[in-house]
Amino acid sequence: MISKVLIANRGEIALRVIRACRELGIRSVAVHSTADSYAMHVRMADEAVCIGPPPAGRSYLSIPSIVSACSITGADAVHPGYGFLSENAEFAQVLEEHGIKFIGPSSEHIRLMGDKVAAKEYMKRQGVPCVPGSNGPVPSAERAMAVAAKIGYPVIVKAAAGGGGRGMKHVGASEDMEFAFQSARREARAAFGNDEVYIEKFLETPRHIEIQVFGDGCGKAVFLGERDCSLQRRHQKLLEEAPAPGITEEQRAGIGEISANAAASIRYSGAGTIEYLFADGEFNFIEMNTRLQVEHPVTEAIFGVDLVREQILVASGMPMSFKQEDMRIRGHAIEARINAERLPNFDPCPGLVSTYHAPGGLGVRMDSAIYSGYAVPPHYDSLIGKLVVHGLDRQTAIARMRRALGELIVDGLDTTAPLFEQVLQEQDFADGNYDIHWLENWLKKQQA
Ligand code: MV4
Repeated sequence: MISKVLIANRGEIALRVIRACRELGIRSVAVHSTADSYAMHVRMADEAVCIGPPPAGRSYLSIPSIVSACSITGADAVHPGYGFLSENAEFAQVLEEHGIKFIGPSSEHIRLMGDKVAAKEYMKRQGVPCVPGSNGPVPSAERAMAVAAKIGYPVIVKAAAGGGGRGMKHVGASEDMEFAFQSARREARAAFGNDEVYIEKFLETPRHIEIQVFGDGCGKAVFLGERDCSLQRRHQKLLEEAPAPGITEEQRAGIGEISANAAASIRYSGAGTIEYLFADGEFNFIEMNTRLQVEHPVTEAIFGVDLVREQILVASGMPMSFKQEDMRIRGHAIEARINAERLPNFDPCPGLVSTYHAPGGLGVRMDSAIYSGYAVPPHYDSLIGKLVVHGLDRQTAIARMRRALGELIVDGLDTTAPLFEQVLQEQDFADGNYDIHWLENWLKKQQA
């Protein structure tokens, strides 16, 4: 069993991991930059090590500093959280080489899924339904036009090393291909040092639905339903829910089994998310994320499973504590991301939190690392809290979220909380009638 976990992260996710460790009787080590000396994760962990100056590149992203912090404290495992080094295959490999457990999949699996072309080829071979497109990388604009002629315009050119919305070019017609293709290549080379690109049919109004999978590293894997993450702005998710509105039990079981089998076939270890674009009643694979995701609590709520506890168990070489056949969805959960941002433009709004009061009551979970008197530093992500509600059905969950938002107090800076009070009153939201463009269109309407 792992005896001491170093958390290579900050904020609410660091607290999330510390809490799971404490319940398992495992000691925890926080690492922090000099900007985070007064951060809650430093206080809450059993020990803390300062690993560098405020810029993430010199602290939370510094592999040598984190490995040194492990050796100083005797940590035998690292939990990467999300973001930062969580999907860095090099980091996982360096830890493996130092005999430190990386709480997540193997470096090979991270590398495979980080290459979006290789990931898609693997998934296709496993019978996972994929967006129609090129078979593998596309080497020239001429070949790109040939592929597009076959699948039909519009298409999208994506960087193999991209993902999460970085390095994509929409192409409406053949006369735009040459320019779009070359600029996609150039941007991919500049951003990722890898100019490999591939092509897909562009889906106009899909929903973003992702399946939570979990592997034991020994060839067994389960699925824990889906999350609808369509409500986003500029590739930043703002509200997520589980289950996804309107998905039938048959659709869920169908795509869930396919997704779990794909994870099982590579002996995937730990938590993973298989992302799909859902359009015309069909799931189309786009990417797999090899980390615990920000929105994992909505899945935890409806399945009653502690995903971080399971990650730690599996990384310790122990079996998962649940079986697929025992997994039943209970009710509905919604997460609202509370960011320190000023509406309507979502400008980052760091600064002093003069008063903080978390909502509570039945079915309310507030994951946050802020406190009254805490100064949100300007150097990192603007997420300061995740408000997660759970109810017996979707309508109850919506009412509960509105009630909880009314209780939330964050004085001293602006947050995205008021946005949700409005969105939750929309008929389209009540009807589950939204896609990946809905929120951006709605925001434009509000401006006018
Ligand atoms: C697409 C697409 C339409 N068609 N692929 C953006 C994030 C990255 N994970 C994949 N993305 C998209 N891929 C095809 N073939 C539209 C998007 C997309 C998107 C996807 C999910 C959530 C929000 C989005 C916002 C804009 C575009």
